[in-house]
Amino acid sequence: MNSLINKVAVAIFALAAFVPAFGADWQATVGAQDENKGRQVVAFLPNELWIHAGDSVQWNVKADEIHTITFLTVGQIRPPFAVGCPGFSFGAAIFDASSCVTTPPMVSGQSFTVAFPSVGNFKLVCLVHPDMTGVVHVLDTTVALPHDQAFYNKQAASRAAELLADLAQLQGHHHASSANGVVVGAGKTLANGGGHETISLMRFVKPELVIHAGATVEWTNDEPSMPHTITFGTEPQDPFPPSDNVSVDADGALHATIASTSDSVHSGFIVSAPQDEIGLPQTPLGPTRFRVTFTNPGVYPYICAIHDDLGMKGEIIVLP
Ligand SMILES: [Cu+2]
Repeated sequence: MNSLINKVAVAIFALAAFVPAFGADWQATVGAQDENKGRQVVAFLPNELWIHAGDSVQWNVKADEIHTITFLTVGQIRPPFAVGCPGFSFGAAIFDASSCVTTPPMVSGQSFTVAFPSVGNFKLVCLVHPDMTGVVHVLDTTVALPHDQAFYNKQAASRAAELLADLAQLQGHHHASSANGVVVGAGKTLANGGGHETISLMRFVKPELVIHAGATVEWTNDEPSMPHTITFGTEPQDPFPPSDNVSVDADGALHATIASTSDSVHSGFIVSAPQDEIGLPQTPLGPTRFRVTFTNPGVYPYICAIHDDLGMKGEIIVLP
């Protein structure tokens, strides 16, 4: 009996000697939200990790706003999130900086694990949100790591709570500048040593508005980089461009007229242009305002075609 145990032990020891040591498995989270999903933390939590070569990190998505977990190669042109690297990894991948790794857009409950076999400092991005970045520092196994998993858990939880509270306060300070104005979203982008974090209110700040026939409602997106749409009637296949019945006012705002509750009007993406970067062509102005003139009485429900799943809906009540 003893000799059998010894033989098994020797066999296990021999096997172990030839299998490379498994690294540590780290845990991190992606996004956070309040219970009704209107307040979204668009960030990696934490967004900076120090690990050893051979370790892996599992990212767990905690929000219903979509996010990707993406490592591009240095100098790679940022692809659309629907295209990916091109292509996607599912469940797990290895990133050693030689080729791109990305998930498809993911929501709450999904997770993704990346193993890092080689040392380096790797930028972590979300292909959906430009102001959501992080970094993974992969150090040689002989170097001591500054933090343990308990530190990161605490940091992620406290940062999520802090940012959600920050957004709740911000929400209370956004008011339209005119009676017939609707503020679309509220948010801000913050930064720390790991990268950028964004908080975003996925709501029309005055979701119900009563006007008289002939009046024009103006929606304004107050967010730094989060697009929204104002969509009446049939939702288009492609949410990016405005519908054909939308024109451009002299000041660049988009404008449509709705005559009947059966009319379909879609603003396309309403969002300010990304910041210019030295060495790159200047980006054109983005449409930040959308106007609709209502010619007839009725009740006109509308949605943000991107964030209606998070509850981003409104209604214009037009009196005679
Ligand atoms: Cu939206």
